[in-house]
Amino acid sequence: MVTVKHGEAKAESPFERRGLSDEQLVAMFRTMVMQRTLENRGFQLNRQGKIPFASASEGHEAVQAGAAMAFARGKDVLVPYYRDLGLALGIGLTPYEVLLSLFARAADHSAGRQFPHHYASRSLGFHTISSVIAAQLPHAVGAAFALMHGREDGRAVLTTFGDGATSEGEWHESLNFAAVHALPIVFLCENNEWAISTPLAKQMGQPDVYKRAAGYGMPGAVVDGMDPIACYGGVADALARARSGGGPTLLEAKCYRFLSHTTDDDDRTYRSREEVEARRKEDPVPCFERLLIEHGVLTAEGAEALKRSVLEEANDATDRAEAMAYPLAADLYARVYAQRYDPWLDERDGMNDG
Ligand SMILES: Cc1ncc(C[n+]2csc(CCOP(=O)(O)OP(=O)(O)O)c2C)c(N)n1
Ligand SMILES: [Mg+2]
Repeated sequence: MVTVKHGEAKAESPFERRGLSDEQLVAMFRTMVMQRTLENRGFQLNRQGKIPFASASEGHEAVQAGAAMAFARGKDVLVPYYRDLGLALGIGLTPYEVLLSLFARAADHSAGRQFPHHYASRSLGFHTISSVIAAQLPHAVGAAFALMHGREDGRAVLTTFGDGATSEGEWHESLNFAAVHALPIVFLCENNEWAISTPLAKQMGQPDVYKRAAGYGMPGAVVDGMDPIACYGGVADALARARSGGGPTLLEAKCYRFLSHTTDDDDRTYRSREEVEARRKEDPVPCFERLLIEHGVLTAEGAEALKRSVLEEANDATDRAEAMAYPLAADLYARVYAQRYDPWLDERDGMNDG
């Protein structure tokens, strides 16, 4: 753990902290720094030829750190999408587990066979997902339906998606079903204004995603996706409503994607450097750091110590994950179904006849 304060701390001054303690605010900041560090690590490893692919979530740190802080570990269920590195870290996935996913090693929760950044953790209540846009939403709604019918009061599902996902049929079907059945679920849109190379204006006539909530008969709300405290507040309110039987919410966090879509994309082909540079002023990581220092929650030295410890942890996780073995071909079907399933053996035993 990092020492929160040392050196000359400024006197604490009041600011809107939504009930979050100093420790929680620093934990959110650490998650944001770790997200950025591991995301850059993914790009480095890809360019070194060590991993095939990584996605980019720079600009999404505030929404994800805020949402993770609102998520009740051990109670709520997370059904994320591929850009949720910070959300994964924030609810308890370790950097080592993230690296195992990127390196596709056998020790990964999905035995190294899922797409990179498609994590899973049964103990954290964290579903694995498909890369097919919006395919996670019917799964999330199904999980919420199961919670409701199992009378598991006080639990809710948090599901996330991008602006582009709102154009998919599953998105509409999922919101409608959740509203009809008043399911305990929060739909969190991470609106970064781009769907790979498709800008928001080519995606939707109404740029405020949250306004569509009215059409389904559920509350809609919008938060500044560059402000982790506002994101925490929005998600906490919506999850509290869902857990107490108040039904679903459509919450929109307006953020921005600073990098290319993934390591396979080159955003210089469809947007100007000037546009991206102008948006850097809103970068949530340095902005939050300034806020915490300004209000005496963290000292400048404390922030530097935190960054050093994050880098050390990321380096250690990288080395340890890289040293692990790849999955064996013989284990192709291990950890695919709840029970061991081996089609080759079944065929020999005549079990595939039917
Ligand atoms: C059904 C489907 N269509 C197209 C794709 C290719 N694809 C992958 S990511 C992506 C963009 C999605 O944009 P958005 O929902 O805004 O999320 P973001 O990546 O911006 O976070 C597309 C079109 C896909 N994976 N699935
Ligand atoms: Mg998008």
